[in-house]
Amino acid sequence: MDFVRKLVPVFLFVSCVLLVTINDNGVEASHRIYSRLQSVPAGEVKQLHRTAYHFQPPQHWINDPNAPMFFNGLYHLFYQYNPKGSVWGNIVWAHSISKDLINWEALPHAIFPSKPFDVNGTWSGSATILPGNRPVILYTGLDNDKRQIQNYAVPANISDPYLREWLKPDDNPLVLPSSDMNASQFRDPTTAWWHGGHWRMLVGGKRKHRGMAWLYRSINFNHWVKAKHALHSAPQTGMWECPDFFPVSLHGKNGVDTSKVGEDVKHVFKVSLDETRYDYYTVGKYDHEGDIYLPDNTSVDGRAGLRFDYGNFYASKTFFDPSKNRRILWGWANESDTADDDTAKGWAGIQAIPREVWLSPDGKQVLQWPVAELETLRGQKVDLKSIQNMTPGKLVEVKGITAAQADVDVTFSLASLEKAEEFDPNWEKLDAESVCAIKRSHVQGVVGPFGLATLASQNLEEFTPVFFRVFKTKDNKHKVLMCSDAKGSTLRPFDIKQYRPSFAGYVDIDLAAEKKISLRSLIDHSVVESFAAGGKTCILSRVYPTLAVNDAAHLFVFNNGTEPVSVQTLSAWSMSPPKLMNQNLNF
Ligand SMILES: *[C@@H]1O[C@H](CO)[C@@H](O)[C@H](O)[C@H]1NC(C)=O
Ligand SMILES: *[C@@H]1O[C@H](CO)[C@@H](O)[C@H](O)[C@H]1NC(C)=O
Ligand SMILES: *[C@@H]1O[C@H](CO)[C@@H](O)[C@H](O)[C@H]1NC(C)=O
Ligand SMILES: *[C@@H]1O[C@H](CO)[C@@H](O)[C@H](O)[C@H]1NC(C)=O
Ligand SMILES: *[C@@H]1O[C@H](CO)[C@@H](O)[C@H](O)[C@H]1NC(C)=O
Ligand SMILES: *[C@H]1O[C@@H](CO)[C@H](O)[C@@H](O)[C@@H]1NC(C)=O
Repeated sequence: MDFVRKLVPVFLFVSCVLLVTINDNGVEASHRIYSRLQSVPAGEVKQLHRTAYHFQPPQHWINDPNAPMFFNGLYHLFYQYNPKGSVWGNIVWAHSISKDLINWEALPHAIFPSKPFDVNGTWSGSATILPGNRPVILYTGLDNDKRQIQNYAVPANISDPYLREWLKPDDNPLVLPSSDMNASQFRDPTTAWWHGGHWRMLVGGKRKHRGMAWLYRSINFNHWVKAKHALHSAPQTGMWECPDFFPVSLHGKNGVDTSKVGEDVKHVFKVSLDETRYDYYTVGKYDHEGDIYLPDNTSVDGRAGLRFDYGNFYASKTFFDPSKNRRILWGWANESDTADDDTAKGWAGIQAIPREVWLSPDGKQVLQWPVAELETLRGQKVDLKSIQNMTPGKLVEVKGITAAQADVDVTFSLASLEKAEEFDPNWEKLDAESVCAIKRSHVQGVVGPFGLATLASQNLEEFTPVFFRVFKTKDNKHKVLMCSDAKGSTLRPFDIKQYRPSFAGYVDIDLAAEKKISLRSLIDHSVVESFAAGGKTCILSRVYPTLAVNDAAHLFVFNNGTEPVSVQTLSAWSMSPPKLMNQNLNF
């Protein structure tokens, strides 16, 4: 077939979902299973802690973003959804569309179990737009034997501007697990890319304890053949969910089509590690003739590697937006409360704000920034004129905005790093999160901790600090730790099994030279989503304040280090909710 003469942007979505055990409180490949709650519909949906401007359906459980794409003037977002309850289970592909990535309209479910090749599950996948402007979705189905197999779906009516209905042709499945694979470890097909006469796509998997990105090729998108070599794999990483593989331009912020290869791009390879439940990526080189991906020697492969986000952020997926020449990243942020809490409140899970992603000028990592459209929700604005030399213990309130629903952008400047605390060599063995758990915001330091106290009660009985602390290492370099600490975010007793991690990551910035660092936080009732140094390090925390809710929430800037820190600029906005957030969804 001559499908292939001309490439049009292709988007794939894949989401990852896993399941494994059954019975009460089992784990299905990735999700804890609460059989007794799976089909308990929401009663009255509790508004407390619901987000105002993050993507959410009106009720029930959501997880992975699936098959994001831009098609004929509309953004599509599909997502894993439980129509019957607020814990994982009964998964279908829900579907929403948007003109601006901010306002969303719900459509009927696009994909749900109905055929022998997906009767036991319709899990994550991706979209590809074939030549001739024909979208196709690849997704993981679970057949009668619960084997994970890769299927496709196409719009029932390509003239329907909303692509409401999707067909799953009877020549499915496209790809079965091969005999040397575990059929329970084979899922989440990527967006396909095209060059040299073949389509390619990846499916996540595992061999022994090695994470695998199985590579498949096709000349016509229908008949797929497994390549001899995986595109990439890494030892001791466990099951690879939701692989994502995309080119980034060497120059500037513009995104490029998923099929782009050649000298002016590098590639990014991302996997969601089922064992840690975080998204890791490397920057590297795609040898498109050998069909092998090799991470650069500046990118650590595996669990010690870079993450898109050091907080609640998983099963992410990018797509190329040809209307604005950018690549956009969607990621799922799960709840941090308990399954019983979720059932009681009638909802669980949000999508993070879509982020533009591009290669940082040094080529060592990606930068991420909320899509510009988010700024249309900015309302009342407050500017704090520069605050010189905040002394230790200094706390300044940012007044005049709705602090529970805000966008804050602050730049701190530092006079000197001379006296920065020593980085304890024993911490080299720890991850950033463990260091943050030792050096929390109330532990006085030298250069830092300084940052924002978000979702704070008036007298700081509870708050979620997002802050930096600067250390000096043995070789006289500096390490900049960024923390988003949920430990003190709520007055609920600790015996309630809420997840309150001191999320943290390092920021790759030469602070001695730059002398300043920026922090942007999107605060939305139960979310604090933060971007340091222009998007080098990002952390999303889910928190459930008891006092600092709605109008009783406050926002402060603080310094708890002995070296003075100045606020160079600070702008904060009250955020309006979008006009449309899936309110028309009624299942
Ligand atoms: C798979 O689906 C069939 C048909 O709906 C059902 O009878 C069977 O119990 C399912 N298997 C599992 C393991 O859920
Ligand atoms: C396909 O969609 C178009 C545009 O909405 C509509 O006019 C047409 O009737 C649809 N065709 C079918 C077969 O439903
Ligand atoms: C196959 O994978 C499943 C899910 O990870 C696991 O429970 C099972 O033990 C594996 N089977 C074999 C034979 O390794
Ligand atoms: C890393 O690779 C670059 C070329 O891509 C090379 O110049 C450099 O020497 C390598 N560094 C190490 C530590 O291997
Ligand atoms: C700063 O440190 C003091 C003393 O430990 C503590 O009471 C206060 O909560 C800290 N401020 C922040 C924002 O963590
Ligand atoms: C989100 O919830 C917390 C608390 O239950 C778990 O510890 C995380 O593993 C989970 N994250 C994902 C991606 O499932």
